[in-house]
Amino acid sequence: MRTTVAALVGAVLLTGGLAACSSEAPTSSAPQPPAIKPVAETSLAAPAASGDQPKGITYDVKRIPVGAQLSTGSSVANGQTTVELKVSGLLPNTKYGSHVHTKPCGAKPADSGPHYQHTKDPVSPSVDPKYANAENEIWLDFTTDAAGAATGTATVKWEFRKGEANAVIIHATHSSTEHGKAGTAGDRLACLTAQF
Ligand SMILES: [Cu+2]
Repeated sequence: MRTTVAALVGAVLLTGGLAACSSEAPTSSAPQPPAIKPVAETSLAAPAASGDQPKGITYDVKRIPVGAQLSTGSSVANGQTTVELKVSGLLPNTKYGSHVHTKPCGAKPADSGPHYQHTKDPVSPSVDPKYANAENEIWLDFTTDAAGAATGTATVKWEFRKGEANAVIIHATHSSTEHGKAGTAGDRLACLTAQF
């Protein structure tokens, strides 16, 4: 009888232990940030001569080769937004700037419009660090590893207005924080159309 009870208790403990191991979200620990949901992913192409443009475009094949891979995604929790950009096939050990812009990619680098801003700068172009900063815009600057890959992430205390954030641009340098140049990051080298 005693062995039977012990065996039963053991079986219950084992089952409980297995259930705890396989459960997805333990209720006792701190809240986990939600997983990044994919928004857009593609390999880059040259711009089309006319008409519909590829989802991902390189404007400078020397600094961002055709075939380079870009993917972006985002998550929202408690009024905060996290955006992630993953790149591969770029130049090795190189600094690039990156931001979320307002319009989809077009044949010309300027077609993607200005940076998305939570509080819009009444002055355009926006180079005032009061508006052009990493808290009011999405800055995804990154430095590639020896293989030409990198991940850029940003977390801000707001959510995108629907329909107003439509592309991720990769620039030639990291973003400036200087007055009069804030948010600028050199030439627009590549663009990924991504509707956040
Ligand atoms: Cu930009």
